[in-house]
Amino acid sequence: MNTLCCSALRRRVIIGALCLASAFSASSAKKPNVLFILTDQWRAQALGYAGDPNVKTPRLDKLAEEGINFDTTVSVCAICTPYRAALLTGRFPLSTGMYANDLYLPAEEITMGELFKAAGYNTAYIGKWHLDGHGRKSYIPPERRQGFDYWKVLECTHVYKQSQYYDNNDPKIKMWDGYDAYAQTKDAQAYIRKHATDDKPFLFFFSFGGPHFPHKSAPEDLKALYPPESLKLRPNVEFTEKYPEAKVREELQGYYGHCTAIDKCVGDLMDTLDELGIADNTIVVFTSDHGEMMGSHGKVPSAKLHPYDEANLVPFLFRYPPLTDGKARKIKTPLNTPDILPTLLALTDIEIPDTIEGEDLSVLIKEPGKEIGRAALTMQIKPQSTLRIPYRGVRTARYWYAEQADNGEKLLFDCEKDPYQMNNLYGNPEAKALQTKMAERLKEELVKVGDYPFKGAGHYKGYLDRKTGIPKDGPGTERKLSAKNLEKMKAKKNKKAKE
Ligand SMILES: [Ca+2]
Repeated sequence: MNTLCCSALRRRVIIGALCLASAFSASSAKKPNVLFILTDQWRAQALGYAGDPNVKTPRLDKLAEEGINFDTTVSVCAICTPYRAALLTGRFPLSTGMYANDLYLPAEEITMGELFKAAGYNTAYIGKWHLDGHGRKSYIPPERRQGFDYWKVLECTHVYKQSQYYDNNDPKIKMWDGYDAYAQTKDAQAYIRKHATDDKPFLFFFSFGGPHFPHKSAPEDLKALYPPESLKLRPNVEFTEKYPEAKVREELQGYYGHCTAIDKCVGDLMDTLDELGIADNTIVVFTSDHGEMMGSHGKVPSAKLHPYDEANLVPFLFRYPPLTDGKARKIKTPLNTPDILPTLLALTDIEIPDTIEGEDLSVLIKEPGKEIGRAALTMQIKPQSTLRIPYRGVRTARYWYAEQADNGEKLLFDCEKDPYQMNNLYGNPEAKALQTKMAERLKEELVKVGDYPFKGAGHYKGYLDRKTGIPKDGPGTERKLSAKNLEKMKAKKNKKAKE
């Protein structure tokens, strides 16, 4: 039996066993619904409740007032596909092999949708997927949907008006009417209304495309709320020739416009839960896959992939009235991407499979005032461009320590005293003990995931395609890893061989 066969069989046995366990434990009480709201590129700092002086996010501020704000939530790898794979599997990017964009998440991975479905949930997914690796506009058949049944999805687009999607099992591409977040919200509301009284609870995964660039495509009425010249920039913003001040301000205006649009959508969804009387039995999560540099440290608006909080810290709000009691609570303990799934499984009384590498942190939610002195590991393994430097880093509630590959540069920040990370303490004799301690913590976390000593981007040139098993070569091949492009590459090679 080959490895693939073995793992497919193992996966079936595990999901079957979990399904059986859930069936036995199914009591008369309905499990809570889960509304998981994921945004794209919404940095933790850009929210009213987080102290942003410009942005208007009244509904998210209300959500923060009524629930838990995980104040130090880290993106395990600040780029779409690796983050999304880690979120859905509870595993680190090098364990799944999902460390660059546009890769295929193998069917044998055990994922959020499958686990909730096996535990008796209705499952639904709307919006951006970015885990299929078969081309950004390809139809994704049911066997590649990782357990999500209701499905209105496009792999990836950065068009937000009249954007395209596939409607369940119809292979003909459709178009959302108008600004897609608004149309998707109406669709989500209709689904929730339809399934609110089902015997089964629902897991509804809402994956917004914004506030990811292009920023100028935000709704005009919302952009008008943010006159560029009135915006207060972060003190660590540095202008460049390509992005002078006026350009950064214009990008920020659009970014905030998208943020306020999504804030409105979240408000509409919350109103629907209230209107149906299911808000008390619904876990609501609001988060993002990664942040946005927006000119901080001289990195262009649209950049992530850099070793700073603007790229790596994301919002994470949690509301579930039986546990959150309608009172605002802030948790400083770092929450990492692979921790999210096991934490949700624990809160919904679903068995956590041993494939999961993240930690169940539900105790932080259940016990007000509890904190754990842990460190969250974050990484860039093979960044999209050679202009970006691979790194590994650990974020604690107070400090950020990162080691970059290839250039050997190290960063150490006291984020409490230096929230804009402008004073690198690395090499400072007064910070020597802290430096040693943080380097040790990074090593510990890397050893745990089998990534010590970590390698530079060059090591990952000969990446093995998880779907075809065909190794490829050459730098910067991330976008060529999808099956469709691989076929094109092979056809080109064959043609050349014949000539
Ligand atoms: Ca993204």
